[in-house]
Amino acid sequence: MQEAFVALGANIGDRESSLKEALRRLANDPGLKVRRISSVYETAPVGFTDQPAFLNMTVSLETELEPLTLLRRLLEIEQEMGRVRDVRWGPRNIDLDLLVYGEVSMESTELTLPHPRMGERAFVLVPLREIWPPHSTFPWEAEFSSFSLQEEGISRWADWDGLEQRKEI
Ligand code: X6L
Ligand code: MG
Ligand code: MG
Repeated sequence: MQEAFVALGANIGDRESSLKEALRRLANDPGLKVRRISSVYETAPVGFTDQPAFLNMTVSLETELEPLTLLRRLLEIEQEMGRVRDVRWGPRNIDLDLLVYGEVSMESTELTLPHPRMGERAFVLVPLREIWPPHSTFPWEAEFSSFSLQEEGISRWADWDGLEQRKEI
């Protein structure tokens, strides 16, 4: 059994409902067990900045699926939820990115692990740091420490239980 870390993002449609729906689909997959769930953050768009703010969070999954099989399952959930790939780095109703899979380091056209650009992305590292196993070193601690939430346009939006109760904190 491996622990894999996944980033979720949404910035069009009902963002909260999309995150909940994606979590429900992950939790209901017989090959996956949702282990840890971060808070939800509202984050300023990066890359292509002329688009609505995102809600971002991370989860960890316990799985026996191989990394590529897990990646394809994540992309399948995006498809099932009606994701349209239009503008590169553009708005999306749901995004599921495989960040880390156990200790696996690999590089292929379809999948590179750990995710090659995650160290530059505060909207990934902030929620990931929250759910990282407490007794193991966070590999992006230096990058994490250099971020200012205010400068990065990141604010805590809700904890997961609060979101499920449709309450903001
Ligand atoms: C220079 C060039 C600086 C490109 C940054 C960063 C491109 C991130 C793409 C970049 C660059 C991305 C999200 C987002 C996107 C998200 C927030 C991407 C892909 N996804 N902004 N922008 N949250 N806040 O999930 O991650 S597009
Ligand atoms: Mg992404
Ligand atoms: Mg993606």
